[in-house]
Amino acid sequence: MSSRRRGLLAAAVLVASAMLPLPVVAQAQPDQSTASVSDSQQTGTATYVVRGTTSQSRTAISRFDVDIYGVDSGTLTFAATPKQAAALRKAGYKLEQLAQPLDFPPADSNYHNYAEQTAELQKIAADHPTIARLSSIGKSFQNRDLWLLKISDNVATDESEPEVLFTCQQHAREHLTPEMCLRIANRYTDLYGTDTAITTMVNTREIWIVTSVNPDGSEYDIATGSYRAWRKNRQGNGTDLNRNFGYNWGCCGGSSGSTTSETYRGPSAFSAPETQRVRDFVNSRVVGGVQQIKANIDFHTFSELILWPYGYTTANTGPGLNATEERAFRTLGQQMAQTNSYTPEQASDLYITDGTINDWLWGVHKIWSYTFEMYPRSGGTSGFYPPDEVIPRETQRNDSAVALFLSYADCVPRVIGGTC
Ligand code: NO5
Ligand code: CA
Ligand code: CA
Ligand code: CA
Ligand code: ZN
Repeated sequence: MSSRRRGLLAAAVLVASAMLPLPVVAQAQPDQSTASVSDSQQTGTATYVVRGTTSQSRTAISRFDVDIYGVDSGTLTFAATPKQAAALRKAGYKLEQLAQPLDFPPADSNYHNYAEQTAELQKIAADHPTIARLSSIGKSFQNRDLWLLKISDNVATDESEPEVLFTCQQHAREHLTPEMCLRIANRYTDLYGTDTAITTMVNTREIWIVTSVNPDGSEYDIATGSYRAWRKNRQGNGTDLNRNFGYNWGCCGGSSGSTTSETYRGPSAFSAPETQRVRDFVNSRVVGGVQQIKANIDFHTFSELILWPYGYTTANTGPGLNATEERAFRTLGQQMAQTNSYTPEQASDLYITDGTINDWLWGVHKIWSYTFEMYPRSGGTSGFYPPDEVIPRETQRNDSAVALFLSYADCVPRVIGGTC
């Protein structure tokens, strides 16, 4: 690496640590006073409060293994199964069940919570039965389905068409990203038969969409009625799912071994149920020795970036990533960035990461995998919480990039005149 590039990189890292979402963000303090919380039909849990708790009684309650949301002036809020609630009541605790649903604050009601995402996906599949089919890649740590929508002509048949995977919301607080996945799902179904480009893509690709890889974390983030800036999943102190994938896992100082860190990589690669489900689904798409999924976009917020592998090294190339492949990644990344005015760069130009989905999908499966960091360009914690009014503009902003990406998904090297 030239010293000039080194200097630029150092500058980029400084800027990144000054403005980037990630580890610099202090976790917002939950505020239970206005809690409007509820039943999660999906998990069979309900939300309860116990008033007048002390640290001693909270410890005792937590030993029932309930999911604690927070405490405010002695009032403890938590989710419990009917069995746990019965046991707690038997032990003498006065549980009050909260009636209102877990949800975004009213001003942000256009964001889809988990139940609303589920309903929207079910509606899309019901309205377009010949081109859209809803299934699940399995359950989250807290037993929520990780929904998988397939969009293609003859959707019930596994045809010999290039497969493309869109993943959203690995990080809980990045609520704009499920909206992006839902927009893709809606456009590629509603406009089928009227928009020529969309019709062609649906006819010649098999599109897979996972709207939320981290539903437990995202529900937790909104559970109290005020945002907690939660990033990780809900296993123990939380694992950063995008540090838990098994390619050079934990190799390079791009994640943390400390359970309380925002970038905790977990005790081992694929220790999180959610990354296991993604891994098993992707592995299941190896048919006759050939990986069917050719390309992926993993949506995040924020910073308005398009990133490509590797994240674990500052070198442009590495094992399994040669100069020609790097040029194809870069060229398509730059072309997509021209459509949305994001900044295209190698992932490690931002900061070193290890155990990411991009590195695993490329390093193990040779899937052309990008990260999109959506709106806004910069900011503090509030960058994760743009008002719901921006959803149409900031998801529409990626329509052309997604269309371009899908058009090259059969053979990304075509973008530099290569073949597959
Ligand atoms: C991502 C990307 C660098 C992949 C990450 O701020 S984010 O957490 N969305 N950035 O660190 O995993
Ligand atoms: Ca609003
Ligand atoms: Ca098809
Ligand atoms: Ca297929
Ligand atoms: Zn993220």
